[in-house]
Amino acid sequence: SDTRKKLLELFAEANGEFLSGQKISERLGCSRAAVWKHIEELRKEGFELEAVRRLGYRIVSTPDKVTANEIQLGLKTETLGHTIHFFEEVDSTQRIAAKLAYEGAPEGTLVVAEEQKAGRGRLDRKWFSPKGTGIWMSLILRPPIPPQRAPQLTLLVAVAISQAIQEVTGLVPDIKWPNDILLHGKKGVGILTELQADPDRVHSVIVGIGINVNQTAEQFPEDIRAIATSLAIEKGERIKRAPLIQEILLRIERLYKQYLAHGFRSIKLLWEGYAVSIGKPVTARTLGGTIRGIARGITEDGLLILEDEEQNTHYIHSADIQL
Ligand code: BTX
Repeated sequence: SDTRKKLLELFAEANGEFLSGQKISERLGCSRAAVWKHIEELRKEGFELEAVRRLGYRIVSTPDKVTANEIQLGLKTETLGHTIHFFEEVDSTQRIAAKLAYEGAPEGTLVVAEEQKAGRGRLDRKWFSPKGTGIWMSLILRPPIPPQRAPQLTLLVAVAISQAIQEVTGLVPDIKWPNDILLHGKKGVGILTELQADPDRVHSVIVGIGINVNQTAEQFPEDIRAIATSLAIEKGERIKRAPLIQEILLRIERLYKQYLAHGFRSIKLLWEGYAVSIGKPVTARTLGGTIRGIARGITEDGLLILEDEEQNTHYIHSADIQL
């Protein structure tokens, strides 16, 4: 509302200093009781306000939002995130991005939501995406590559997110092939890449990114509490989401340009720098069955190389890996 906007302007002018209830009510032309109601509204939206008798009110911190404004203010990319579709609540950002891509949305289009009611993982698994505590977003890319090379993009994005998390929080993530990013052994990030393609050409890649940012351990459902974590849990403090999204977009853009110009080779090296499973015994559950062996690395295409007990080499396209 207009009053709300004026109130925020007043606080902006006050620049962190106290504003008396009297002064606010004069400037807004409303009663002290109405001022109090507006303050309560702001609190509900995530503003932290301090109230002190005789001094009045002071803004301690602004809310951690992921609206288009919030993400684009200070964004340093050339194309990624220049078009943003923000939603308070969606079924899945992945479904919306796929529809936009199909309708011709340009490369770099981003769909972001505060909450997903039907967030998806791989193989139709659920991705828990509660309101306001995580990053739930889908990015549209249009790489001029054949579909077989698309798995490389999942690895590229995993590297970019790991770099961004390291830059913003100081935490050093591990990547578990193909798409899990772990923090101290627990899953903090999920990546889901989906394609719209002909047999010989990709039309679009929808990169779904889910990051647990500010959840506490108790906020995870019981069935994943033992395996899941958030950046805030690992770091011991809350983290603002919009700057992290900006850093992720910037890192994806840099690696993506490098990838399109020089191929997967240099990305592969970066990926191996973060990988936890290489050289270790793992169990790979694929749709075709379970294979146990030593993870030897990844191929130039991004497939996992697994050597079983009989020294047979398997090239794995898609699986769940247990360390
Ligand atoms: P995934 O199949 O590797 O992981 C899904 C599994 O992870 C679930 O079965 C569950 O055990 C566990 N899990 C579910 N929710 C969480 C969570 N919040 N944190 C940690 N573990 C969890 C990973 O799939 C890919 C996830 C992509 C999510 C993004 S969010 C934006 C976009 N929209 C959408 O619907 N999906 C993507």
